[in-house]
Amino acid sequence: PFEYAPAPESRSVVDLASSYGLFIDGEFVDGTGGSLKSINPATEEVLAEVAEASAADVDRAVKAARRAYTRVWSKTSGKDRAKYLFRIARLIQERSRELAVLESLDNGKPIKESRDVDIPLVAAHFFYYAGWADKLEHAGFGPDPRPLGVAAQVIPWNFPMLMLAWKIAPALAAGNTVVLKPAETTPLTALFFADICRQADLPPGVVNIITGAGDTGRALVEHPGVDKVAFTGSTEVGKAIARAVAGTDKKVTLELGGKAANIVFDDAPIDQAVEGIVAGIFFNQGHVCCAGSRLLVQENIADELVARLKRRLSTLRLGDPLDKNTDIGAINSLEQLERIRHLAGVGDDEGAERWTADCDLPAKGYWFAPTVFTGVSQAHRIAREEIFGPVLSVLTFRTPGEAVEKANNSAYGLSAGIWTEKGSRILKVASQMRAGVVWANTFNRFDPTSPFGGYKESGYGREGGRHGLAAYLDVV
Ligand code: TXE
Repeated sequence: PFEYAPAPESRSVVDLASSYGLFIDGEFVDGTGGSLKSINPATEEVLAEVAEASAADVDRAVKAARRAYTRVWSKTSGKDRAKYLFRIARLIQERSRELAVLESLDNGKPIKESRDVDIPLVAAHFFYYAGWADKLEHAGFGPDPRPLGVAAQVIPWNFPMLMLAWKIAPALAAGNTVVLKPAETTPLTALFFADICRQADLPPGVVNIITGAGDTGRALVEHPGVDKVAFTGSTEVGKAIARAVAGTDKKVTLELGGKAANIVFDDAPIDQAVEGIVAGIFFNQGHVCCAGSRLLVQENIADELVARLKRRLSTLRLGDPLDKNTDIGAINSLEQLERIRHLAGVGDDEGAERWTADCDLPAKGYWFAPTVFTGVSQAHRIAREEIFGPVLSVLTFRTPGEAVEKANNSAYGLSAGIWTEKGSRILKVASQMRAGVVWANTFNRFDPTSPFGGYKESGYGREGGRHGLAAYLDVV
């Protein structure tokens, strides 16, 4: 069973609560709108109060980004842009402990994930794109690729710092300036990053961070002074953004939801596959757009695989995100917890069989125990809709053709996983997959050199790798 050890008194974060302004033109300034509270989802304590940027604040930030673009950044050589990016990358490494703790406090994710996965990847992205800044003519986009100008970047709460890195590092390397809005429930590491920009002596206005909710995001992407919109979030908001910018000359990339199939063939190394399934859907509480939320298992091994999976899930520890032994942290917000509860309830109503890992959920905070639904058919909503929580839907197949058909039978197409000993099968099945990323005998592995992005309702455009530069250059 899971054990939950409440954090000792000394670790209380309530006394950290203070208020933060907006980072515009190289300074923290007061907003002219209201304010938002950032809550620790593991304790429900208020971590900090942040400004909710008004339309006037958004205008100020976009104008600062434009001035910085025209006067400074567009005239800064690639070599010098690289210097700033390398400096930022090193500062992220130096301050990685603080960043990891802050990320876990604000988001609810286990510290071992923020410390060992999120923050190292953030630094890796800045190092990687720093390397491109003075080599853009070799990126394959023509002899003199030009930046787009001012980028409006709106990001979600599941990987607050990593999504910031995916957006800001390539934008700056390519010569753009940015206004970034973090999600309303996880604004703190973005504000910490603003401090890192100051420490790195980045020219004022090159990076602006404005906090706020959907209205702030809308005002930002619709601002006429913006040349490029990069969004990661729900498919619903992504579609609204696409409609809002239609008819303008803004370039748009959208990274939206997913319902990835993780396909296990009967010759797969079964224990390795179990680990991959766990990493696929229970990493980051399942708050992952490319999560392997649909397990497609070959019928003749389904019972054994599911039994082993349940045994493995019973050893995971749920609780205090700051405890180094914690495997499953808190759900990021009450709203998200309610969404997960609702969709799991739909699974019950539709006749799927629910299994829940045996654990005591802490009295305070937002928690959802690892859950597996078996007896799921393709018609079920839990097989089609993104739950964005620690909930796995198990479906079976008999032949590789059926596996491919079921995997592709989705409105989404962000990622997929294949587990088999046969190399030829990996190549064949991967080539038939309508998904932006296909992992073989692994899952949820990320690297700054690899492009990431979706098919169908998972959005368009690629982030990461050389392709990620194209999104910030006038090349298409
Ligand atoms: O997303 P929103 P929410 C999915 C996941 C989740 C669901 C809802 O299924 O359960 O979406 O999450 C900003 N114009 N994903 O409500 O609203 C908002 O302030 C401009 C998958 O949190 O899309 C935040 O900064 N911006 C996803 C960001 O958009 C707007 C990650 C994302 O919030 C806006 C997150 C508007 N009109 C959720 N409205 C993934 N692909 O990883 C809101 N925002």
